[in-house]
Amino acid sequence: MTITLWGRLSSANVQKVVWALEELELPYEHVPLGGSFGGNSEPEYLAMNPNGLVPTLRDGKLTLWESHAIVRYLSAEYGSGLLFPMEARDRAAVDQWTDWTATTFQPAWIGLFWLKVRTPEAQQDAAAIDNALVASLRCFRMLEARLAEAPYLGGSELSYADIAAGAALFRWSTMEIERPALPHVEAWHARLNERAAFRKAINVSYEELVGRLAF
Ligand SMILES: N[C@@H](CCC(=O)N[C@@H](CS)C(=O)NCC(=O)O)C(=O)O
Repeated sequence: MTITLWGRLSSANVQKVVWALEELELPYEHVPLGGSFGGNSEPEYLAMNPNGLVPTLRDGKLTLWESHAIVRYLSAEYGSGLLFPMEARDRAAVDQWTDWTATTFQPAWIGLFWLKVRTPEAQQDAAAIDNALVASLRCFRMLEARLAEAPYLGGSELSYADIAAGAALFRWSTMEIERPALPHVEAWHARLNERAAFRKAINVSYEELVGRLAF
């Protein structure tokens, strides 16, 4: 069965799916879409993804959008325990950190990225950047405390929660901001960086997004 992924590789949400596909060593076809590629307002795309954003994944007869739903599906369908704890009790923490990433962590760090990187320098609002940095740091301190207890967000093994949250790390560590030392987050980042799937999916230049609020 062919897996197809639609979405530009400079999108953090697409990057999570690439990381999961590469981690699970699944063959897939990639169709660049969104951003300067356009295509996400076309009726054929909206028929697959009425939300009009990237990523979208098709696996046989299944079409799926929302990066965390996709990553969770791939892990459950193809992980055989890898990325996806089989016991509900073990999976609970994985879902907790994944949902927290969707509702709290990613809005914070992406908000900062938009204000600091995507907004042209002349239009940047220093107070708004400071507030977004405070919100992001609150989240990074939560990660720091969790990663002081366990090497990965779900516990002892890599899971889809690390994919959801870890997608932030390249941008967080390269944005021109003042970062406090967070040794457990840095050790987690270094552990993830040892993985070829992480490096291929996440360590992707965001040059095309600098100073660019719209395509
Ligand atoms: N909650 C969605 C968010 C998707 C999203 O915001 N995608 C952005 C890129 S990161 C997008 O499609 N932007 C329009 C574009 O790239 O043209 C998910 O996790 O999949």
